[in-house]
Amino acid sequence: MEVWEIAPKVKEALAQKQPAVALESAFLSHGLPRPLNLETAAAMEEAIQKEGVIPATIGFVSGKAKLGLSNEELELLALGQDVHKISTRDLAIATAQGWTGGTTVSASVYIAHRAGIDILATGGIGGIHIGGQDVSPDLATLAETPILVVCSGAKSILDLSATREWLEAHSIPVIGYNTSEFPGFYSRHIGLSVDIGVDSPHQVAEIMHHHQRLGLPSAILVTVPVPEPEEVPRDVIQSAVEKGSAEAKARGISGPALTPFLLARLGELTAGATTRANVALLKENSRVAAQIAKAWVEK
Ligand code: PSU
Ligand code: MN
Repeated sequence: MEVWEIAPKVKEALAQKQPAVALESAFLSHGLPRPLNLETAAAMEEAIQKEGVIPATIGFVSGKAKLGLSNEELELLALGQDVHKISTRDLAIATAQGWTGGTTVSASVYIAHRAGIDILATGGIGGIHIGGQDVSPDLATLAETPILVVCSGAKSILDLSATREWLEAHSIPVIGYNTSEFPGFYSRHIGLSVDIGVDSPHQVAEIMHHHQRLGLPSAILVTVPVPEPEEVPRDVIQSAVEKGSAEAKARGISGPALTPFLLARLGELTAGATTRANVALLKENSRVAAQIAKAWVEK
């Protein structure tokens, strides 16, 4: 029995070296409110298909890792009961216990790379939480998995300068897409920098080509700023994050539950502005990832 269940369309794309983009699914199971989560997952796949590229959303169904979830499976992860948030450390547990769940960037990157997909899109990676004790396993997985991840930086609920430093310290190249700044998820400008700014998918593919040739072990991050109309200014986010973090502390919310709690609370505190920004950047990152995937297969 195969370890990963790859949908026929995705299998065919990989065999024929057609462009494909993997999507994680924790944003779907734990990042966005229902039913917007399901609509967004469908819109992301559509954005990829519109570029002539095959989407492969990764997730867990009844203890099996799947690449290329069906509409029914997407619905199950988006709207079902007892849906787990599955990170790399949970993969064996989830398999043994027959879990159904959304896979984080960490778990999705692990699976995508081993199944032969080179590009993954997400909203924002996990990172170092404020206070420094809670560190997302996304970071460790990115340091040791040669894959390209398209994102809008790390989520705004985090200590973004510490997260940026970590990426630098662990030799993960950070490329700004149409920007020379490291974007702050809901906000376009947070005063941090990237290693290089590029303005075409071909430039990204060129860097990726050399990354591979040189045998470098890490992921490459391509950071795309949130579309301008949906941006939420940094100061608005900062005060909402402070409030949400204090509430989480008072209610004893920590560990894997912290990120979903803060994302939901920020949505409430900003009257939906952060949720709209999150949806916009997820779609935009999917579109950019698809364009990079096309340039990559030409390499
Ligand atoms: N991007 C989003 N929304 C999300 C996430 C990413 O726009 O909910 C998810 C990703 O799956 C990421 C996870 O891996 O949040 C990080 O969770 P933690 O901080 O517990 O590792
Ligand atoms: Mn954590």
